[in-house]
Amino acid sequence: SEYDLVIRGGTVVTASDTLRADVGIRDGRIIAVAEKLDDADRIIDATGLLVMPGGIDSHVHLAQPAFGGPAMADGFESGTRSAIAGGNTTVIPFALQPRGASLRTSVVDYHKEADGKSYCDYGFHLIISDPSPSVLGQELPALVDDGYSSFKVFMTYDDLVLNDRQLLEVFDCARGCGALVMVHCEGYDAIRFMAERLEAAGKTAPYYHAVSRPQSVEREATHRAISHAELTDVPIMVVHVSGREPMEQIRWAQQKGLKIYAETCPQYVALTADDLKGLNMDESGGKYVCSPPPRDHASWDAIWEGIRTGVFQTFSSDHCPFFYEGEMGKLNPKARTSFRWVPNGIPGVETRLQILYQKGVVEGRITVNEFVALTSTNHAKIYGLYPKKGSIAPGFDADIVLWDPNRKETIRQELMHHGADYTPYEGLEVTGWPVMTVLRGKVVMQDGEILGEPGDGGFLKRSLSPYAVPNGAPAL
Ligand code: DUC
Ligand code: ZN
Ligand code: ZN
Ligand code: ZN
Repeated sequence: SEYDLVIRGGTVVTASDTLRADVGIRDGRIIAVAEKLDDADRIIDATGLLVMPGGIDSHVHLAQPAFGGPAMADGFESGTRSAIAGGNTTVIPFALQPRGASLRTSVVDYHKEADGKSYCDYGFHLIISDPSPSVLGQELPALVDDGYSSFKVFMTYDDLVLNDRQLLEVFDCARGCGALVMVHCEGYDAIRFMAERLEAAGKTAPYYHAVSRPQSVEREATHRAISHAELTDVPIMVVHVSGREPMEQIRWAQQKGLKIYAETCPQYVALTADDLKGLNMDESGGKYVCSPPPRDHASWDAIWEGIRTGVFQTFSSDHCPFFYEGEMGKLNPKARTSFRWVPNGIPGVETRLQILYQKGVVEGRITVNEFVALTSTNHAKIYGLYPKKGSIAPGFDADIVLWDPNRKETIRQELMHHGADYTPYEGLEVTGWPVMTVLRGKVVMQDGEILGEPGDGGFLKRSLSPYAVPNGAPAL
């Protein structure tokens, strides 16, 4: 036959168009989008469904080391299984360099965790915790050439924080090798000061995690990162933006003409700091501990304003799963002594699309085309995967999610395929659900059933991001 697979009768949605069309696939790639296609080995009836590019989640954490704290609830096998169940076909997790370690060795270690175990395609961002001269001078440029074309740096956490000088050195290195830098913007000293003061006052419940890092702390760090990016003339991506204060810093910089990009996440439009109170300030608030913390309803509105007006390019999960129960859980004995020891992060790779579809498309805040841009296309463009991933057109990988726009569902743990023992979105009612995931022409999920296998997914060597090109001030 001409096609291995034809997806027939659906509504194809891309970041720019919505059209009634069939999709013809051969050898794992889309080779035709047309009104009517025949001559296929297999035909999938997509009548009544949206046919969209598979989700690309450019911010997930899988198999990261514990630093003495609890281990993550997902490695590559369960994490990518959860990803495809949620309509995703590509994830970009992080390869973390522990201080004192070689970055290259760290990358090799992550490949051992991922290769042959992944249900979807994957790349890696590099977390730089130790920007020594050999890392900046030799290791990073070589790794960028090998397809690891983005870094993440942190402005907080004992094991990861970089000082201003180090941030500037990493930014300058990125400028030199054309990499895009993602920045975790929360100020270390302010958080430490607040956390110690709260603890001294006996305020140790999970809720005080949110109190210890208010929006002003995120705003200050966001401004500082932007200023350093301006000084070094290098574009940056501010990740997991939680509310109006940091959003306005980013908008201000964008309006000045700086190339500052921004990401937000489901937790900043679906959870609030009150969730961290649990039941009467009990430990169940730990289920919602992540950083930056969820804010309030006014912040949800600010995030939507930023999404609608183009401040945000990507909507990622920041999937960073920990167990709730047990010795390895958020309630482990040390974590019960203070919010400071509750691991930061929540699962979400499987529920990202549904939450944005419900709160964005169903509730009338964004179009379905903007939905595709925010969940797939922009991730591909920004992180060097375009035009291989991120759209439905001849030449692209046949990475597709079939979406039932009328299916009503209540998000709950029993539906999840992740390793964690809870979902922070338990009870959230949504309309719109992924009913089939196709990875390079192979049906890997149908009606919640996993049909793919570990090893279906492969490593993606990513190109340089066109978004990382400097504004052009002459290098010093
Ligand atoms: N930053 C993340 O990106 N994810 C989880 C925790 C954190 O601090
Ligand atoms: Zn054939
Ligand atoms: Zn972060
Ligand atoms: Zn993260």
